[in-house]
Amino acid sequence: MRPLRATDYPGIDLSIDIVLWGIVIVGIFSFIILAYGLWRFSAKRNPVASRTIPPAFRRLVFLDIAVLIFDIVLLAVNIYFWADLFIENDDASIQERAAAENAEVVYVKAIGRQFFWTFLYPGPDGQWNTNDDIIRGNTLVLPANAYVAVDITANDVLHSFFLPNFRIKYDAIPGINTRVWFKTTREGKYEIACAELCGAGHYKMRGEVEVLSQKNYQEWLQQVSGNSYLRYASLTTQGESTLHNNEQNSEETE
Ligand SMILES: [Cu+2]
Repeated sequence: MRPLRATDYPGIDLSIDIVLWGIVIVGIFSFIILAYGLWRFSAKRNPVASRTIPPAFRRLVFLDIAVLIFDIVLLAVNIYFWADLFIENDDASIQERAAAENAEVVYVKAIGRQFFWTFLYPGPDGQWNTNDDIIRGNTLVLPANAYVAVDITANDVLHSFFLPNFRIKYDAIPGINTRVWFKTTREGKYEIACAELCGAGHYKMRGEVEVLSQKNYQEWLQQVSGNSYLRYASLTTQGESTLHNNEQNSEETE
């Protein structure tokens, strides 16, 4: 059973289905060939050992080629869906998708640490490094029906940002800033797990995505932005500076 899908991007589910059923078909063929071999070449049927390969078995090379073509098709299908998520993941592409559906885009930074997640928001003004920036621990609050662009990094060791309900899983790597996006559809609470063995406390490195209605989200935003107990600017740890540097670099090259 797959976890409840809380996003409307069907690509990952479809590619899992294709791989799963593909493997079932390949598996059935393999067992048929195996069973045929057991029957055809049993000691009872072949009292004298043959020193040559029967022609029927030479033709099986075509089966190998068929499997190879099937693998290439699987790869192509997966690349097609993953390209949406991991290549066309820049601000402009995400904004374009959101605009087509009249949806909001929420920008978040996610930082993995032993053993918790930190989430940063630009706050109601939408600008980073201003006084209304928001920092939260372990709970990622989002509005429903919004596109969410998450920049992921880690502060110490490798972690993996895993949102099973949103079909997102991506490594959080110290010194590297990776972007993933997804769309929220339904309100509710969903699990965030760390999917990379990151130390003794790995098992308890879990958080929660809380998807609120648009109205409740706006209220939450106003509420927390006014009294964020830690200011973004006061953070000097490595994870945040990585995100800053990446931003500055991309601004310089533009
Ligand atoms: Cu972790």
